[in-house]
Amino acid sequence: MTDLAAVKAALKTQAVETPSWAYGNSGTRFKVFAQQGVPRSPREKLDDAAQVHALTGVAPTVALHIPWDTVDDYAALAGYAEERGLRLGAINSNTFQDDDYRLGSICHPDAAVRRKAVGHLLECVDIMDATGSQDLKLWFADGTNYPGQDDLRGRQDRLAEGLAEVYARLGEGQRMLLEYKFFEPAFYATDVPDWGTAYAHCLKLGPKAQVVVDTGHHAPGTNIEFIVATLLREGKLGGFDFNSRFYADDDLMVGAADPFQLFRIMYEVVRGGGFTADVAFMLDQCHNIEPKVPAIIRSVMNVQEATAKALLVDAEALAAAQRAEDVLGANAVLMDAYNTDVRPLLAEVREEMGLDPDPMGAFARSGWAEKVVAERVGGEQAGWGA
Ligand code: AOS
Ligand code: ZN
Ligand code: ZN
Repeated sequence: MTDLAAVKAALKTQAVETPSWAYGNSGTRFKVFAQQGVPRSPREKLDDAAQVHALTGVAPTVALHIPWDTVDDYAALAGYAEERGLRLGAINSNTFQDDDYRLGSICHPDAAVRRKAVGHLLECVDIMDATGSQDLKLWFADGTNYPGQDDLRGRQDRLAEGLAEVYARLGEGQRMLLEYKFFEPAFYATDVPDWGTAYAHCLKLGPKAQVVVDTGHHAPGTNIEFIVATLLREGKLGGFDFNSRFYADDDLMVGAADPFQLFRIMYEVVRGGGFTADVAFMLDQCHNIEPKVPAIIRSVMNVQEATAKALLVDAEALAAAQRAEDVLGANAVLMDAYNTDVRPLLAEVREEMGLDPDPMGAFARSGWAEKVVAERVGGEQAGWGA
């Protein structure tokens, strides 16, 4: 039997980090459809994020991206966030939008370019010191387009060297989260293409280095929950970049394409003690055609629904069926939890937290969207799809 009070308590403490770039205009390489009322500054992005947190109660931190969120005074930005009930979360680096990075950044064949990339990453750690952020999130666009273009092993050596320098700069309580992606923008070989490569580097670096699983960064059919289970077992799961993919790295709303996969992932998180380990549940999404704040609220709710179902799995019944070698019975225990309509349970949880049981409706009624359309003229582009 599942302990409902414990399920509710876990749901109340879950924290989903929203990304600053999801609040701004973004698009594909074909077109950015600008929306009215989008934030024009990092502060306005925080204003929107505060709405998401106020309505869901579980989105207290916001990830920043440097340089998209460059400000003069990061401590002041952290103060601004705090006044709105928020904290600044992971600092995301950018070593992919400068002309110097044509052949890579930290893996580039030229030492001067590598220096520049490492310099940027060190600057990101300075920013973490000022904001109180715990995590440096690294995604590298590095790779090669043609066999023979560069030495695959040499690039790994350069990567290890650069990461080690940044790792040595991390302070007490700070982590380095290394993200992998199997393709794009490089097409022949990506320097951190999979969890194994990320894990191998993190293992050598030490306990402050952990792997980020971006759910969109896998080939179709990949068993992502297996990767999650393995990384958790090894104490190397730093967090998630949640999103949905239909074809490639679409960055659509988490749980939109495959809610069952999200449930399986959350089940492995629950099973592996991921709620007590320091796993960061971050969104990495871009809302190109849909209104942004409601899309982010819906995404947070999708994570909550998958989590609630995962928490509802009857662990004893599952273990008993597994011990009894009851293949169908064990599968049924999992499917029973997945097929439970958890929306009434989550509505109750929200009411107990003093929130509106219907965050989407509450946002629509709040008048926030109309207010910002009237106030904000000339919204900012998030950085993607430029
Ligand atoms: C790129 O494909 C990635 O998913 C990254 O996480 C990226 O760095 C992020 O979207 C923006 O900081
Ligand atoms: Zn990502
Ligand atoms: Zn991505």
